[in-house]
Amino acid sequence: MTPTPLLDKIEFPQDIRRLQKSQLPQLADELRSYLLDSVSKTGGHFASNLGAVELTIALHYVYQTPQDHLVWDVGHQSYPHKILTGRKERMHTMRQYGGLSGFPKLSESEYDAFGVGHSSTSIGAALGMAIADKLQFKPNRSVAIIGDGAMTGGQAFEALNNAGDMDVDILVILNDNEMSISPNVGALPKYLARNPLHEVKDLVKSFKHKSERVLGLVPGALDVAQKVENKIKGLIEESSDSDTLSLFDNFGFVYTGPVDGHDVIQLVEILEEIRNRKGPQLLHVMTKKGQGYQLAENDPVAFHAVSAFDPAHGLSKSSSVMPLTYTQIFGRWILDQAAVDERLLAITPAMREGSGLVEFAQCYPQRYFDVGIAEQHAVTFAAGLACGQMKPVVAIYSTFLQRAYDQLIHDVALQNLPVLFAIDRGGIVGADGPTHAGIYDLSYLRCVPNLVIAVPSDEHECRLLLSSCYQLDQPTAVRYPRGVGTGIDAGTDLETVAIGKGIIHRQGSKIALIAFGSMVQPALVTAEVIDATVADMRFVKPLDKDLLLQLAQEHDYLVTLEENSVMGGAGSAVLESLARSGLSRPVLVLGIPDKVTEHGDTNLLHDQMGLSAAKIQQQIEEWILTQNHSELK
Ligand SMILES: Cc1ncc(C[n+]2csc(CCOP(=O)(O)OP(=O)(O)O)c2C)c(N)n1
Repeated sequence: MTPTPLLDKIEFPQDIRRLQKSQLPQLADELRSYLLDSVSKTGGHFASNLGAVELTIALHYVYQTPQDHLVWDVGHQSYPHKILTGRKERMHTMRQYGGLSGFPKLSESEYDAFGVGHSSTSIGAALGMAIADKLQFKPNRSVAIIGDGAMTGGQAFEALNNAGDMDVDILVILNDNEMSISPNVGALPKYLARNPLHEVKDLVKSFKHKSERVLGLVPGALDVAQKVENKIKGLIEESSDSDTLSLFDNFGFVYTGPVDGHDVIQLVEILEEIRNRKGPQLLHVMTKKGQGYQLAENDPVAFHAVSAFDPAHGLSKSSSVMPLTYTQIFGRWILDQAAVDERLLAITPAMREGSGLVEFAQCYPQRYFDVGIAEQHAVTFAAGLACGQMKPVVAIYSTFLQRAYDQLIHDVALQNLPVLFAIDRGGIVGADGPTHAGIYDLSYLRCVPNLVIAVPSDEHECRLLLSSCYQLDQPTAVRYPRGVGTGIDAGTDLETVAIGKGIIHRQGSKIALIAFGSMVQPALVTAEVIDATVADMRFVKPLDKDLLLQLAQEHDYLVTLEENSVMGGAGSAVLESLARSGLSRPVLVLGIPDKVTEHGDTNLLHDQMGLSAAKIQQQIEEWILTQNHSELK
C-alpha cells in the first residue's frame, strides 16, 4: 500500500481539525488509497465510498462531531467516516461476524448518529435530532447527507416538506453523482441535470482545460483565461436564485450549489459559512461515483458493492461454473413468461441488477419500469397496472417490501388485484446484516387477505411456483433466498402445480419435519440422521391442511422449520391449523429467534440461530427428551 503519513496520525476527527486546510487534499488521497486497500481485501460497498471521501473529511473538519450529528443516508458510503472516527484499525473486520457493520450503527460508535441501511431516512432523522436539540437548548448541528438516488424516495420529500416549514437549523447535503446503483431514474435526476449550472460548469471545465493546453504556450494568456473563468463563476453565483433552482427553495430551504464535491478546501470553506446560517439549508454537491480509482469510475455499477479483488486488475470474473442464483432463476423465468404473455410488466424499485432484471430491461424496455427507490409507489403503481388488465410482477427484496406494507394491503390485497411479488433475499442475508435481513416477511404477509404465499425449496421449485402463482387472478408472493440453491436444473418450461398443496420428500417414522422454503434442504439432512419424515409445504398460504392432518395422525412429534421469525410465521400457521382441527400433538417451532440478528457469514448465522442441519437435530433431540420427561411425570 502507498504510505499514508497524514492518515496514520488520525484516529478521531479532532486530529483532522489540527491539520492545515492545505493538508486536506493529501489526506483525501491517503484516505482513498487506504479505502482501496481495505475494501479490496474485505469486499463491501466501494464506489459510493470513493465518491464521499472529500465530503467526509470536510464535514468532520468543520462540524464538531460527535456533538454535531452527521446522518448518512443508506449508510453504504460511511466507510471513510468509519476510518476517521476511531475504526481504522478494524476495517479489516468489515461486514464479518463480530466485526464492523457495513452501515452506521448506534451501538458501534458515538460518531454514528443514526442506524441505517434502508434509504431516504436521513432528513427525517436529522430533523428529529435538530428539534430535540432545540427543545433542550443545545447548540449542536444536524446534517443529513443524502444521495440523488435516495432522494427519489418519497420519505425524503416528506421530511423536506416538514423541515422546510420549521424554524430549525438543519443542513441537507445532496450528494449528487447522477447514479443510484444503476443510473438514477425519474424526473428529479433530470431536473438536477437540467440545472444550467451543470452546463456552465462543464463549459468552465472544458474552457479551462483547453486554454491550459493551447494558451499555456502564450505568455499572459492564461491570466486572461482565468479572468474569463472567474467571470463565468460569478454568473453561476448570480443565477443561484433563478427559476431552475426553485425546487428546494420552494420547500423552504436555502439552496447552495452545485459545488465540486472533490475540492475539499472549497467544501470546507462553504461548510464553514453554512454552519453558522439559520434555518433549513440545502447544499448540492456534485461527486463522481468511484472517484480516484479508474476502474470504478469506468464501471460504477459493478463497483457499487464488491467481493475482495486485486486493485491492480479489478474485479475478477469467476472461471469456475457456479450454480445459478435464485435471482438468476427469476431473471430467466420472467423472460420466458414475458415471451408468452405480453401483459406481463416488470417493476423494480431501483434494483435492476440485484433483482435479475438487466436482461429483461434490454429485451422489453417498454415493459420494464425502474421507479426509483420508491417501494411504496412501486406497489401502488403495480395495483394501477393490474386495474388496467396488465399482469405486473414486482421484483423486490423482502427487506424493502417492508416499506410498502400498507400499499400491499390497501392497494393490492383488499382489491384482490393480480400482482405477483417476486420476493428476493428472503431469510438471512449475511454480510449486509440486520437492516437487510428478510426474516419478517412470512409473518407480515400471512395475515394479508387474498394473498397466496409460496416458498420454493430449490431452483426447480422456484420456477414452478413462479409460473403457478403468475397464472392466478389474485395477489401472490413467491419468496426465495439470497444466493445459490442446490445446483439442480431449474428447467425451461412454464409448468404449474396445485396451489396450497405440499409434498412429502422422505418418509420417516415418529418425527415429521414440516419444512418451508430454504429449510427443506437442511431438514432432509437432519431427517437422515433421526429418521424423520420431511414435508415440503410449498405454500405458507393457503396451508395444506390435509397434509398437516395426515402428518399429525401418522407421527408423534411435529417440527416446523422456516427461515423467518418464529413469531407469527409459518410455524404459527401450522399451530393455528392444528389447534382448529382439534388434533393435539407436540409441536416444536424452529425459526429465527425474536431478537436483532447480526451480520456475518450466512452459514455461521444459520448455525447461530439453530437452523443448520446439526443444530436442528440437536434441538429436536433435546426437545424430545423434555417431552418424554414431562410425559413420565
Ligand atoms: C429502501 C431501500 N431501497 C433500496 C435500497 C438499495 N440501495 C442501496 S444503495 C442504493 C442506491 C443509492 O443511491 P444514492 O443515494 O444516489 O447513493 P450513491 O450510491 O449513488 O452514492 C440502493 C437502491 C436501500 N438501501 N433502501
